[in-house]
Amino acid sequence: MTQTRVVRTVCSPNCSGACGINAYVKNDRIEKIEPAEFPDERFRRICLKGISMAMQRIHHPERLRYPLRRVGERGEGKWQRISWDEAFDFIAGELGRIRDTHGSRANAWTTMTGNYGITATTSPERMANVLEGTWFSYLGLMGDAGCSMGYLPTLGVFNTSNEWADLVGSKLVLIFARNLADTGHSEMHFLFGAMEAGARVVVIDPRFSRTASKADQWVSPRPGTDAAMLLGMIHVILERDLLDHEFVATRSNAPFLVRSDNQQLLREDDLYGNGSQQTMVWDERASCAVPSGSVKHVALYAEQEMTLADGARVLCRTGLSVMREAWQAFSPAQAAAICEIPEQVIVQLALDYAQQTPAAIWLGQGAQRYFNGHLAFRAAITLGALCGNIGKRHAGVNWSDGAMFRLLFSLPEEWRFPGGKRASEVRGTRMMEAITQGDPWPIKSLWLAGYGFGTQSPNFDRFVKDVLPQLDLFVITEQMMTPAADYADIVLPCVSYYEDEMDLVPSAENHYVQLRQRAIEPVGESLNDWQIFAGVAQRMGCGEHWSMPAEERCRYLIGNSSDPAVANIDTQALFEQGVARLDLPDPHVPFADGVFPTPSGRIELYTEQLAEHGQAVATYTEPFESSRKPVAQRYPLTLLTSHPMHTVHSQHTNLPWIRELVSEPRLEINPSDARARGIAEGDLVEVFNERGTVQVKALLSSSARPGSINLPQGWWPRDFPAGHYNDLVHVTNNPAQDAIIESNFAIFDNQVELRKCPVIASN
Ligand SMILES: Nc1nc2c(c(=O)[nH]1)N[C@H]1C(S)=C(S)[C@@H](COP(=O)(O)OP(=O)(O)OC[C@H]3O[C@@H](n4cnc5c(=O)[nH]c(N)nc54)[C@H](O)[C@@H]3O)O[C@H]1N2
Ligand SMILES: Nc1nc2c(c(=O)[nH]1)N[C@H]1C(S)=C(S)[C@@H](COP(=O)(O)OP(=O)(O)OC[C@H]3O[C@@H](n4cnc5c(=O)[nH]c(N)nc54)[C@H](O)[C@@H]3O)O[C@H]1N2
Ligand SMILES: [Mo]
Repeated sequence: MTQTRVVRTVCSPNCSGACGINAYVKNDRIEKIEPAEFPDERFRRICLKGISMAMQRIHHPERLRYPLRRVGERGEGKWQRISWDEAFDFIAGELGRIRDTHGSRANAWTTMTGNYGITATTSPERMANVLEGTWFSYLGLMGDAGCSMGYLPTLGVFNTSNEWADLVGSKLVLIFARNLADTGHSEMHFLFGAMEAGARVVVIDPRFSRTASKADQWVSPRPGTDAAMLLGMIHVILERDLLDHEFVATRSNAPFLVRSDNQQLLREDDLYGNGSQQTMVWDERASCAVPSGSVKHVALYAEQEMTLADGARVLCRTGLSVMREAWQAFSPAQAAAICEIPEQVIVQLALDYAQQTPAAIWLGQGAQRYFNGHLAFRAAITLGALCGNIGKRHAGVNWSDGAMFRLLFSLPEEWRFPGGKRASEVRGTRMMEAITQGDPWPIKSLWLAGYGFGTQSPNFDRFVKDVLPQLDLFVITEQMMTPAADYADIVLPCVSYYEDEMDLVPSAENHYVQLRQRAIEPVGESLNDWQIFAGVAQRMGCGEHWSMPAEERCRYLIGNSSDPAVANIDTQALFEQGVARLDLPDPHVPFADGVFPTPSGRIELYTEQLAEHGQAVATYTEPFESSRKPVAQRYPLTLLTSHPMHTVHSQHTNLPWIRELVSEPRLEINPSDARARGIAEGDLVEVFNERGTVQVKALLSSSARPGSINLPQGWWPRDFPAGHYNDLVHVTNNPAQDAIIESNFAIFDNQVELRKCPVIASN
């Protein structure tokens, strides 16, 4: 009998909570897991998903154990077990042949969020770079880029938030589109703590989510209309002059003068032809334009015709004057009509937010899953800035911060681009057309790692039908025989978190980095992504880039990070106790110094670069498809697919303990919408539009907003009698978003109809 060993490691899927885990191991099997000691007790936790994953996924019957090569037709399910040598030789041979025939960019890679170890999650892009292939960017394809596209132009960062613990002390918490109780339930106690300390919590969500059920107030806007609601609130704040004048004048670019002829900021050079690109403000005392930052008495509102150096007379206004005019269209009454909520709710929330300080806004991903969904974030940041609620304790306009982003955004150059080699990037949301049309260049192989492509990506049915036939080689590295792996030419088995070599796992919910350590030997012949890419790279003459051992990689990633908060962490604590905090004050309040990493160093409420897209200032546009678009005549219902409580995407869906709780997918539909279609509880219904169908049982629930239905995501195609919800979605190019980062997969921006499935008589 061997002794039980305890290994401190980390659970690492994309709930991104990164729970520290003590794994009790005996005879190379995990007997049980429990929360590991953590420097901040408030993050010492575990959940049913994590327990199920450790106990039921590692040795699951569908776990892949050997490299497999397709012997039948694609998707036919006929496989031959091969050795790693055969797999590496075959893939290297094919990649080399494709490169020699079509150029190195004809080999493409992408990933998603399967494993938040830093080595694991960055290896696919690294491989694309090393082989100078095509890299399909994945933030837009993920459907999470909308949030960042609100932050980047305004605050100069991809994401930011005060720490969760900082919620305690807020007087008012407005939660837009985050279902924390389901998608961050390990953080939910911070919200309860804030409520016990006196915070009033308002949840804004079309659905009566589990989080809404715990709030003091629930507001249910029509899907995709948050930006209008926020502009309605801003309207009230401007009208009643409740804004923080000092903050707006000194910390934002709202007082900068804007030329009305070209919507660009007025520069000193425009006035004097002196070459100075200095932006200008209006000096209230001297009644003249002066360089920003040079005077105290800055006008927030001003409108003045000015003579430019070339003699032209141009009307110039402060950014805030431009905004006030643009937002005339969003009076509370108009906003209420757009959002289909009472006008008084908007007025009262605006007054509360401006007056019950400190007030915090917490944003979730739900609101950005619409065409122009980034505008909800933009409007929220604008509201926060106008009220001076940014860079302060118990306040902020918060969405996701933490060590994960710090590490990913500060990777050493040589790590990402070994030897200076670089892939050519194509937007992941263009993957289908890029491959089918050979635009911008021919792509003949695709290798996916860490991506539940058959359940999580848009229009996988179309991929199989139209795109796959264009590919000479389709490789998947996976743990399970997933719906996408079913269609691969080669399936490579990869380790689970508990079998992996050492890796760094940072969290998106706190500022700690942890060490993931191997608890058990790899199941079957599985390897990790690094080892797998190394095997192919060696055969293609670039193995030297994949030779660093695991612990050295972890030390290298920290020591060479371009972010001092990462580079200066206590590595002794990390390697001895398995966890260390970034070198940041506790609590860390972003922008407490009033400096913002934007070109002006201020919050940029006016963005001249987006003027050509009609988005120089925060605004609202109707979703691409909505109940008010012509498409609604045929497809009146908006289809939401919120994130599920009991699984992280597709990863836990098949586990027996999870199935005991959620045995099958259910479509949430308001009883009024059901009645109108003759649908009763439990009926099998067909949800459809021109793009596809899915059959699913109905769950009549008044939590669904009339006019919208919700099917929590993460289910596999085999969980439905026919179709899949991601067959009904579309990915539409958005030039404004492409100007910021990239078009976002607007997952909830889809209109559908549904009908009861005919009952097939059995005999
Ligand atoms: N258990 C679990 N946790 C997870 C995940 C998981 O799969 N399972 N996934 C992780 C990942 S990758 C992400 S991106 C996050 C996502 O987690 P969240 O940020 O919570 O995002 P969603 O579940 O997409 O949507 C949240 C809420 O937004 C609402 N909503 C939909 N449309 C609108 C709208 O127009 N306005 C407003 N105000 N609300 C709207 C939905 O009804 C839903 O209740 O969760 C993470 N955490
Ligand atoms: N309809 C709809 N679709 C959505 C969403 C939605 O709300 N609605 N949400 C979107 C969002 S926000 C996100 S973030 C994405 C998430 O999409 P994914 O990141 O694709 O989600 P997962 O189901 O976690 O799939 C990850 C896969 O990686 C595998 N894996 C785990 N560890 C490793 C590893 O170390 N190596 C390799 N090679 N594989 C590994 C797992 O077995 C799993 O199959 O889904 C998006 N899709
Ligand atoms: Mo996500």
